[in-house]
Amino acid sequence: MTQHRYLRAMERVSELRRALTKIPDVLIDADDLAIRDDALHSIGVLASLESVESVVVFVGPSGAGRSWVFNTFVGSVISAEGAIRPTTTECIAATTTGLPIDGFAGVVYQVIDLADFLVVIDTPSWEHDPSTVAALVRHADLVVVVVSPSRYADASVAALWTKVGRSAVLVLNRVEATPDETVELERSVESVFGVEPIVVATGDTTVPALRSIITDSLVTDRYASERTIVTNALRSSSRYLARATASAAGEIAAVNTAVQSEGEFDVPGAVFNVADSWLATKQSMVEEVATEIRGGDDRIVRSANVPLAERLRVDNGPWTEDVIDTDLDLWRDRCRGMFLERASIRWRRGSAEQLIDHYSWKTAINRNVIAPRRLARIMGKHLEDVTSTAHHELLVILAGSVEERRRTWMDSLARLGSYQPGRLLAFADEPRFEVDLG
Ligand SMILES: Nc1nc2c(ncn2[C@@H]2O[C@H](COP(=O)(O)OP(=O)(O)OP(=O)(O)O)[C@@H](O)[C@H]2O)c(=O)[nH]1
Ligand SMILES: [Mg+2]
Repeated sequence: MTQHRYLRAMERVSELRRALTKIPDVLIDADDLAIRDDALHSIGVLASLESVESVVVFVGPSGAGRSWVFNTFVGSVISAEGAIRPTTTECIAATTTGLPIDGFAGVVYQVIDLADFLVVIDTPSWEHDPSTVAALVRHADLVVVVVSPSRYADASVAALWTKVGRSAVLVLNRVEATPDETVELERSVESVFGVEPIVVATGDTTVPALRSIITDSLVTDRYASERTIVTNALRSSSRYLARATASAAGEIAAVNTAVQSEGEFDVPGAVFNVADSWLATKQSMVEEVATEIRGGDDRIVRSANVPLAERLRVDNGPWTEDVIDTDLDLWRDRCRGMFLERASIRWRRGSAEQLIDHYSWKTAINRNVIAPRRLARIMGKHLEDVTSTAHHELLVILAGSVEERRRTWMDSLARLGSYQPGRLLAFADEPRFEVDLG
């Protein structure tokens, strides 16, 4: 897997994560939510499989060009190259973070465009520091052995090759021969090591090939089966969830129809009981509205007749009375104010004010409440219009609460309707998805 493919895979993984987290909880049922959460968990597993560190160690005899190959691989000159032997005397690492590495004594350089699962290490030559090289080889996920035409048949190189084992990549570096000689040289190297070398001619600039061959041999099979299992699980749960959310579109339509057909609060003829105390009267109006709202919710759920409706009702939560409670107190004060304003001047005395306190809201709430004759006299010709203005205001407040509830339903539906299951389906059905991740 090249670095480019690796990054693309990570990008797809996080896109899929976004698509999954965008599914509105209320859109699917509890079982499907559990599937969604499992899928998110799998994505976490996949991401961590992708980001398991891979240690690539460059080893070889002095002067074969280890540091040159190392620098070429990481794409920047980090490890000194030179004509003096040995040039490299300490281990040097390159990672995308440049942070210290546990148990690694050498200097760590930051190479930003390195794949973030890579730890790449240049070492002192095998003949100069065999114990350090041997220790690193044990920890390596991939060993790159760099030899040269003048340094491949030595006994010390043979000893190194034995240490390294068969999983190594062999680079025949600094080749300065004619094509025919090169073929012969390649054959000779292959007979010594038993594997085909990657041949790098001095002055060769086909660096990407070297890079991708090394990275490919590194990750081809690591966790391949785990990745396949997780990816397949993800594909099928994505497909399943995409279907579930797509079929919820029908449920959204059903709830929408039910909400639309739920008429307005039937207030024009509303008659409320008037108790002696404002608190008790107010409470009975609030209960009336609460009943109306509960009834409306019930009717919506019943007439939509789909599971989504019930989930939305739960999601909306119970109606809270706080707002209307305050609104009604304010209304009573306004009502009183309107009466006082229109009361004829000569009656504006303490006792008249008390009368207005007691009766203004009562007559405005229930038009059947007969105003005491004294109140009628105080208000004169204004009694009728003040009472009906205040009554009308009250109805607006009450109907408004019910309308508010209807809007809550509409808003939730609008939010759900904007969800696009297409992204998930694309993941599930795109054949490259699996290839990209594996
Ligand atoms: N142009 C070119 N120069 C190379 C190549 N490989 C090595 N060199 C040069 O050859 C010299 C030795 O290479 P190094 O990479 O320092 O060799 P090394 O194996 O790291 O040697 P030590 O660290 O001393 O053990 C340096 O001057 C490199 O720049 C190559 O493939 N092409
Ligand atoms: Mg070196």
